Amino acid sequence: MTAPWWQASVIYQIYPRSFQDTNNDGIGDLRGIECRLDYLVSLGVDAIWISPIYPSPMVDFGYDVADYCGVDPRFGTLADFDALLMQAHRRGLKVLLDFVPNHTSDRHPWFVESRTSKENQKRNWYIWRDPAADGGPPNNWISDFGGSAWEWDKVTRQYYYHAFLKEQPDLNWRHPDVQAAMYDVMRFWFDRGVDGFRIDVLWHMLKAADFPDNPPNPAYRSEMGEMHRLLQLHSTDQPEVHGIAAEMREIADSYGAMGRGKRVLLGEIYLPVERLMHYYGGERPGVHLPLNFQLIDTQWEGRALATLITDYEAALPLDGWPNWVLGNHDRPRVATKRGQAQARVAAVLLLTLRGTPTLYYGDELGLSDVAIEPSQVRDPRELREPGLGLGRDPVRTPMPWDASENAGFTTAKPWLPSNADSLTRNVARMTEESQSILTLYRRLLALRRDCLALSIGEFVLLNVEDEILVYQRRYDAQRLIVALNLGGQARRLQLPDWARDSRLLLSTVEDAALVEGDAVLLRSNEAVVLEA
Ligand code: TEU
Ligand code: CA
Repeated sequence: MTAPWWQASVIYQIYPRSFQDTNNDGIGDLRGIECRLDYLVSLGVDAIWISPIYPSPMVDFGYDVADYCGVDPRFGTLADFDALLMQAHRRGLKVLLDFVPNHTSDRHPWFVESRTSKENQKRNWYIWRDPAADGGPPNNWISDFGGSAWEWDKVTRQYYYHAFLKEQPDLNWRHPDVQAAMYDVMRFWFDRGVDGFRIDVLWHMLKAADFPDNPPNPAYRSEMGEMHRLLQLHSTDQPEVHGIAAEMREIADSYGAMGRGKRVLLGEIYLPVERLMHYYGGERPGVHLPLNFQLIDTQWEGRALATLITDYEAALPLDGWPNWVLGNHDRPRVATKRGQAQARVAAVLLLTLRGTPTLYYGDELGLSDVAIEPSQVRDPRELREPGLGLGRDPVRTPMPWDASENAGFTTAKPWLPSNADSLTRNVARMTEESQSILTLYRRLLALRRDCLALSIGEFVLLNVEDEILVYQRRYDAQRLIVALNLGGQARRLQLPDWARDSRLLLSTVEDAALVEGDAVLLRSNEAVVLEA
């Protein structure tokens, strides 16, 4: 098998604040991740991606970085990180970090310097502009978290640009020194042995050089959040960004040759498929995996899913490897969006599509979003535009490990409340239950590990209806059939001739489907994997 490790891998996303607390401050930490590595091995994932662990004022919970080459004391120390990395590698797990190159914290020494004067040598490391003729902001750009994206600095009498919070000033990636400094950061962690990065908001990194106004979004409705009032035509997805992705790729690839195994880059990019594909690169390769978020927002319906899968597959560049995401720390959880029964079907879909899946911590337990009391809201996204349902606290609640106090996450007060059903929906309990969603995930991950058809095989669509999706995965002589019932009605499905009397490998329901000659009898909300 010649495929690089990350193609056949499943990547598990850990939100470190919420995974496991070991020093009883109510916040998860690196030692907590380390002591749960055996769980991740038993689950059957291949790699972990850890959301930011760097020193940070935590205004955006680590996506505001004050030092790219350190570890926030709340999470531990650099030595704790090295220990975690070593223990992960000993178990065959790869470790990816979250790289946040678009912006720093306003407390980063670079910005502290930059804002001292117009003449400071770090002034142009950030994006400073004079006011417009009327004294207002230089253009109409809106922060993704609402409000103007420009913040007035009364000391130096200029505005600085921030695509997110005012505490997250955007770096000026057109400046060669910024590029050099940030590429050094990548090398710092690669040299330590990290296996890759998830790159935060990659498509934001360059803005149109002359900063023209963004046009209005004709589809805007106020409940979408203010950022959607304008189309981010000039503030994101500029052609020059691909040069940066290519440089990052070159750095990552330069380590592949050094014997410690290839490194991988995942790019966070929220764009329509045809724009997304450019991030694989052209003449120069871009990131290995431009993240594909389409499953999160699609209509949960056979035809819609089939269209998005086939369009995505068709749009991939020749050697572009696909990837699939069902959830992350920014978006509603799959169990909340699709319900518990379909969350199991979604698990089968995620782990049987062609491409590298990312699995968000807790989704293997069917965790739901937790309604957060207004007084307990922590997420700046919610605090800035309350009540629209844009807040991300609900999907960042503590991982429930067992039925003890605070679900085994902490003995202190957790930084966010635990899920109300943690007494029963937890790792210890669900490990014992043969029909739990956790057991289903374990079986799916084991099956995927055993079958090249599932990890790297071809994808062929077989049958689509409103509530039905059937496809084939094949590699050499192995032919698997995946059939999903996306609805509550039992169905009899015709199998192709070559699939007569297929063998049932896995089902999402206890009372599993029967294969009768050339037909399979799917129960309601059942997904199956068959082998022809
Ligand atoms: O998210 C970028 C992004 O697109 C978000 O604006 C996303 O659309 C929003 O959170 C959905 O409500 C990345 C990180 O994943 C996010 O956690 C950070 O807050 C953001 O960048 C700034 O670094
Ligand atoms: Ca802690």
